[in-house]
Parts: sequence; structure tokens; C-alpha cells
Amino acid sequence: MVPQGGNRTRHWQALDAAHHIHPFSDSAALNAEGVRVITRGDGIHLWDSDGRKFIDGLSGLWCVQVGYGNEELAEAGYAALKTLSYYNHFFKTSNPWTIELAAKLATILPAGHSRLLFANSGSEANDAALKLIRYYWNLKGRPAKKIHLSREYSYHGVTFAAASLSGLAPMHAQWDLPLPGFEKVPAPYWYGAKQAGYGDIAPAEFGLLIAGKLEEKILELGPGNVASFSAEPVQGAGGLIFPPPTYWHEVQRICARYDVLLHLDEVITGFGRTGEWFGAQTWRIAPDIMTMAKGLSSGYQPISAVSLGQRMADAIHDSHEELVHGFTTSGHPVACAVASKNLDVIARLGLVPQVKTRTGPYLQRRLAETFCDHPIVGEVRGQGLLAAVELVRDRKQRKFFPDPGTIGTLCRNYCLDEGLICRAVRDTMVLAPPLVTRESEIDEIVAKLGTAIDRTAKDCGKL
Ligand code: PXG
Repeated sequence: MVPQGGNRTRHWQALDAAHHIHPFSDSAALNAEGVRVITRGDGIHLWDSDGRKFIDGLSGLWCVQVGYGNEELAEAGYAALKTLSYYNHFFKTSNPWTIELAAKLATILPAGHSRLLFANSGSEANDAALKLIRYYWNLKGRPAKKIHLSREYSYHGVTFAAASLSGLAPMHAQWDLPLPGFEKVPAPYWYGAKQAGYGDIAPAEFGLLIAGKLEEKILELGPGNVASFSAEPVQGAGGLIFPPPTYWHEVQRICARYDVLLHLDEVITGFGRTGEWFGAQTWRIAPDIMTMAKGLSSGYQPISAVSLGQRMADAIHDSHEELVHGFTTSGHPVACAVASKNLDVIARLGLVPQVKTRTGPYLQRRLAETFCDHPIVGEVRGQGLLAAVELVRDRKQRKFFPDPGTIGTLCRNYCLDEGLICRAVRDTMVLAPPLVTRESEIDEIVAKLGTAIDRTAKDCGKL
């Protein structure tokens, strides 16, 4: 029996502390503090077990595109559960939900991406993508092409391969990663360029310079040994790093020149987040292979996908070999039914053009005008409903606070206190509200974030 009132929070906290190990958490510290138990979601709001209401400024983990509690998605999942609660795609079988989702995705994916396979998480999709890249080069008779390049500050997931691909240093030490064959190049993080020793360089020039580091790395390793370059269109969990406008064009030129496959990780940027269906369309990127998850089902079901461009799809199709890969639950009918309905709802509500022409520009404008001369805000950057507010010690010199993460965590806690859930990456405040967020709700988010940043600035003696 679950006790009522305040006691139920303590009841759940005690059971959680006793039995549940949390991701990316210090268990002992968390158990001493007690977890927050989220009990309900509706639209852009969440409630905890003490009845506190929050605006979810991060869409769960950057995924709840249509907001919480969408009845149509729930009904679609229930209908599939009742009709075909499970079946797989091994042994020459398929089911209508998986088939229809794959076909629907093919209509919105970048040109040439008309074949895809499913998995259950972003990490699994990236893991599969790397296997397919290896397989492709083996099929092409170039088995020496084995090295996977990716960037510092990147987040690609937690399986052995996806964590090896990730460039966030703390993800490696506990597990003796990266595995051999994974190499990193710098991120196009213009705001941090000055402090990193690049001087007062203009963004356009910096974009070319950092793309050039990719070329240097390929030449150093030998183009005949490099299989792929993996990248998020804009780096998410690494601190919302938006590449300068010169960057992607140059990266694509380099990949083409040295025959390095371009793997685009659209796990955060997919499904309308930046005002197009995919970041590939926002930044004009033509990937050889693409991975997606999160917003594919608005997070309602665990599902991810890998799409193949023409060149890879043809090679694998024409090999006439068995593809020795697949999970028990990949392309699960219930997950596919929910994802399919999610795509319908996003399209019917016009959420992608809404983010592009209305709510995205509105969020960016409101943040820019609110924080343009705030004493601890160095930069506001964003695209669509992705936005970052960089907190700094010295805005003129673009100097960060010492001990990165301390000020960000303080501000994040003040946000929670104000009823806003957002993310702090180092000292960068990150927002990715649901795509259904309206202008009036954006005003609320900006006001709450403003109060939290003011409280943080007061604590640092800057206001
Ligand atoms: N690629 C990208 C770009 C991601 O952001 C993954 C792959 C892995 O997806 P799965 O479904 O395996 O988690 C992600 C996940 C955070 C945070 O705190 C971000 C993610 C996951 C958990 C926390 O910002 N991104």
C-alpha cells in the first residue's frame, strides 16, 4: 500500500534508495538527499509527488516534442497493444505498424535516405551505425578503413561503442574507454575559442579553422584508415555548441575528398527541434548515415532508427548477404504505432513550421532582449526551440567562471525553485521546451530563467 500525502514521497524515496540505481548519479549522495518523484505530466507541465508543478523546459531529456499526456499517442499505443502486443522482424516477418512507420519516415528524411532499421535507444542506433559503417567498408574491399572520428564535447550514448564515440571526457575513465580505433577532433565552440587560446577570431574564420583540424587528423591517420566522422548537427549535451556558418560546408568537402563516411547523430536535433524535420535540413548537410531516437516517439516509447543514404543502402542491399544484426524488440509494433501517430500529430498541428516561423524566433528574441546586457550573461545562442544562455564571469573578455559547473548548478537549482526544469551544462543554461510550447508559455519560461539568473548574479556579487 502506498501511503498518502507527504508520507508517500518518503515511502518512494526509501524504496528507490534501496533498490534503484540511477543513471549519471552518485548513488550515495542521491540516496541521502532523496529523489524527486515525478507523478504526472500534461502539456508542458510536470507534477511531483508533493504536488509541486513545473514547466518542463527540457522536454524530459530533449524528447517530448508533442508535450505530455497526448491522448492520440496513448490510444495508438493501446490499440496496437491489444491487436499485436509483440512480434519481431526475424524469420521473414514484419507487421503493419513497423512497415508504415518506415515508409512515413522515408518521406521526411533527407534526400536519398529511404531505407532504415530500428533499435530501442539512441545509443543502440549509434552502435548499429558504427557496425554498418564497418560492414560497408568491408563490402567495398577496404577493410583498413576502421577508425571512427568524432568531436570533443560530443554525446552519442553509453554502449561501449557509443561511449567511445562520445567526446565528453568524464564518460571514459570508469570504463577504460575509448576502445581502440576512436579518435577525436576539436568542437566548433566559438564562444570558448578565446579562452582556449585561439585569440579574438571571427566565427566564420573559426569554423574553417576547426573544420581544418578534421582534415589534419585524417591526413595524420591516413585517409585509407579512416572509416567515418560522426557528429551532431549542433552539439546538445555538450553545451549546445552551434557551429559557425562556414563549418558544415567545409566538413562535407573534407569528408567527400577523403572518402570518409559522414554519420549525422540527429538524436536531439531530429523531429522539428530546430524548425525543420531534421538538423540536416537546417544546416544543409547530406549525411551518408543518420541516427535518430528521442523525438521519434516524443519519448512515449523506447524507439530509435538508423537511416542509410543511397550509397550505403545500395551496398548492403546488393551484397546478397544476411545482415547479422537485430534486437528482439527492434521495430516493436507498439513503439512503431506510437511513433507513427507522433509524426502524424507533429504534421497535423504544423509544429515544424510553427517552430520555424513563430515560436522558435520568439524564444530566441525574448532571450536575446532579456539578457543582452545582463552582467553574468556572455552569450545567448539558439535555433528553433533549442537555446543556450552562457553564464560568465567577465562578458567583455569572454571569461568563464572558475570551477565550471558550480555557477550553472546554482542557477539550475534556482530555476527549479522558480518552477522551471532546465539543464546546466558546465555554466551554460540550456532550454529545449516541447514543440507545443506557446508564446505566452515562452514568456513564463524566460521570466523564470531571468529570476534564477538574477538570484545567481546576486550570489556572485554581480548584481
Ligand atoms: N545521441 C545524442 C546526440 C544524444 O543526445 C544519445 C545519442 C543517446 O541516446 P539514448 O537514447 O541511448 O540515451 C543522446 C542522449 C542530458 C542527456 O543530460 C542527454 C542524453 C541522454 C541523457 C541525458 O543532456 N542524450
